[in-house]
Amino acid sequence: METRESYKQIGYSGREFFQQQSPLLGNQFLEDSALIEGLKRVLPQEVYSSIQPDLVQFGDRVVKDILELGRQSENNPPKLIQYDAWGKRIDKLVIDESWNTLKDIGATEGLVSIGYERKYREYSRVYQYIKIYLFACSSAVQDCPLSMTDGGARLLELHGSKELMQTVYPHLTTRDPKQFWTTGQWMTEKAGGSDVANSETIAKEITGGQCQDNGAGIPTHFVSGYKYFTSATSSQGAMILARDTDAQGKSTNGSRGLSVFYVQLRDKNTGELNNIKIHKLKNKFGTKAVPTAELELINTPGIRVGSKGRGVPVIASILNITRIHNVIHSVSTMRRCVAIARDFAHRRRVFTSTLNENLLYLSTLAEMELEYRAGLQFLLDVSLLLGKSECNSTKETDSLLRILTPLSKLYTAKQSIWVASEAMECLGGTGYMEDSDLPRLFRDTQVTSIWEGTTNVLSMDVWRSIKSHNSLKYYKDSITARISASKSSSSSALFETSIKLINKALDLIERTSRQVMEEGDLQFAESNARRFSYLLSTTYMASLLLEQAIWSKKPVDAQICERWCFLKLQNAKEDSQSIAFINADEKWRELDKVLALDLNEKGEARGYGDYCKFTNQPRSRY
Ligand code: UCC
Repeated sequence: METRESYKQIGYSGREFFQQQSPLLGNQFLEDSALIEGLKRVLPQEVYSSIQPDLVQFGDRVVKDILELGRQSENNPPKLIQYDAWGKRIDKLVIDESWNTLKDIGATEGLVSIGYERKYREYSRVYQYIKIYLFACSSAVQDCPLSMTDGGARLLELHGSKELMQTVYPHLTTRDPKQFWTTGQWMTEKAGGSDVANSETIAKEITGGQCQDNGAGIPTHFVSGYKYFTSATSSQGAMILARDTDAQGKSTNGSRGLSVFYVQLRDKNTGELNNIKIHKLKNKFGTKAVPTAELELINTPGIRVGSKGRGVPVIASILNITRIHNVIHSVSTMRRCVAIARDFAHRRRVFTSTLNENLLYLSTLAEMELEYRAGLQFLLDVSLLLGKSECNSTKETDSLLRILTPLSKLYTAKQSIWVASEAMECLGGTGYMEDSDLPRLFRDTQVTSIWEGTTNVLSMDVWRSIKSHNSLKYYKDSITARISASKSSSSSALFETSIKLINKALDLIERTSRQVMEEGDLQFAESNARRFSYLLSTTYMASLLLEQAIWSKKPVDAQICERWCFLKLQNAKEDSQSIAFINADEKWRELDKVLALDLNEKGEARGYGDYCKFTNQPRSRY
C-alpha cells in the first residue's frame, strides 16, 4: 500500500493534494432518456419492446469491451510496410487485432445485417442505426467501413447483377464474422475531389477470357488509376468510379462517362493485393485507426455494376447511405460529449459549488443538450424515412428523403464539432489533454463536415434535389402536417409561439426558393446556399421537436421546442435586424437546468439518475 513514506521515497513531499474524480459513463442506452422517448414515439410498441433488451445489452458493451478495443485500435494505428527485407514491393498493411475484432463485433451485432434482414420492416433501419449510434464513439470509427459496407449492400440491391447478389451481397449482410466482408467506396482523385466529373481512372473492357473468376464472378474490365483517399483499405472489396474506355482509348468526358466497378482487393488464394499498389497511408487529423490510403490500380480486374455512364447516380446510392451514417456519427458524438460533461458537472466543485449548480455551466450544457436533442430527432426521422423508402417507395417519401439526407448531414456535422469543442472547454485544461479522450472525439467528428460531401457541396446538392425532385413541396407538406397536428392537440396553446416562428421561417423559405426557381437567380442561389440549407434544417428540426412535444404531452417538451425556435429561427423574422438578446429570467434558467441535467417534472435526474438508482453496475471510465 502507498503511504506518505513511500511517496517521500519517490520524491513527493508527502502532502496529500486534491484529486479530482474523473467523469464516468454508464449504460449508453439506459442513460439516454431522450433517445428512449424518441424511439417510443417513432416505433410501434411491439417493435420497441422486442429490440429494447438488445439495446440495453449493447448500451453496456459500448462502455466496456468495445470501448477498450476502440482505445487499443487508437493506440495502435495501422502501418504500411511497402518493401520486404529484399527490396520486394509487398505493400503489407499491419492492422491491430483490436480493429479486426471490432469488425467481427460489427458482424455479430448485426450492424449492417439488421437493415437487410428487415425483420422489423420499415423500422429495421431505426433499429440498425441506433445500434451504430451507440457503437460509433467507442469503436475508433469502425463505423466508417461499416457505413460503406452498408452503402455497398444497398448499391448491389438496387443495381447489382444476379451474380454479384449471389457472390458478394451475402458477405456484406451476414452476421457470421468469418464470412463478413467490408467494402470501400473509392471516388476521390487528385483532379476530381468533390468534382468527380474530372476523374482520371479508366476501365477497359476485358475480351477473350483473359480473367478467371476472382471470387466475385468473372471480371469484365481492367481498372487503372490513382485514388487519393481510399478509406478502409483493409476491406475485402471496393466500389470504384472509373471512366469507360474503348479499345481505341476513346471515352466520354465529364461525369456522363463514368461507371461503377466492383473490385475484389485481394487474391482469394494468396491474399495478395490484386494489381493494387498502396503508395502511402494518409496522415490524418483524426480517424487515426481507419486505414485510409493513397493507392494506384494497375489493370485491376473489376466488374461493372449498374449501367454504363451512370456512375454518379449509381454511386449516389452509397453516398445517400453513408451521409446518413455521418448523421449517426455526429449525433452520437454530441450525445457522448454531453454525457461526459454532465457527469463531470456532478463531480467538479469550483467557486464554492459543484458545476451542477453553476448557472453559466448549466446554460452552456443546456445549449449542447438542445443541439443534441434536435439532432437526434433528425436522425430518427431520416432513418425511418429511409426504411419507408426501401420497404414501400413513394414519390413523397423518396423526395423528402432526397432533401433531408444532405440537410441532416451538413447541419449535424457542423453542430457536432461545436458541441465537441464546448465539451473540451467544459472539462477545462484536462479536456484539452489527449488522455481525456475529448480531443479524439473532436478530431473524429471534424471529418464529418468534410467527407461524403463538404457543407458547401451538400448545400448545392440541396438545390439539385429541389430542382430535380420537387422536394421542397414535400418538405413543406411534412412541416405543415405537424403544425396542423399541433393545432388539434389538447395542449395547442403551448405551441403558439413556436408555430408563429416556424411559419415565418416557412415564408422566408418560400420567397427564397421563388427567387431562384422562378426568377432564375443562380448567383443568389449559390452565394446563399449554405444559409438557406441551415434555415431549411433548423425549421425542419423545429417541426420535429414540435411533433415530439405533441406526442409526449409534456409542457417541458413544448418549452424545448419554443427554445429551439427562439434560438434558431428568430433571424427569420422580417423585422429582426439585430441579434436577439436573451432575457434569462427564472423560467429560462429553470429550463437550462432541466436540459443540462436532464431532469423530470419533479426535478429529479432522468437517465443518469435512473441508471444509478436501478442498476448496481459500476460506471465505466470513458
Ligand atoms: O470517399 C470518401 C471517403 C470515404 C469515407 C466514408 C465514410 C463515411 C462515414 C460516415 C460516418 C462514420 S469521401 C468522397 C466523398 N465524395 C463525395 O461525397 C462527392 C461530393 N460531390 C458531390 O456530391 C457532387 O455533387 C457530385 C459528385 C454528385 C456532382 O456530380 P455531377 O455529375 O457533376 O452532378 P450532376 O450532373 O448534377 O449529377 C449527375 C447525376 C444526376 O442524375 P441524372 O443524370 O439522372 O440527372 C443527379 O441527379 O447524379 C444524380 N445525383 C444524385 N442522385 C447526384 N447526386 C445525387 C444524390 N445524392 N442522390 C441521387
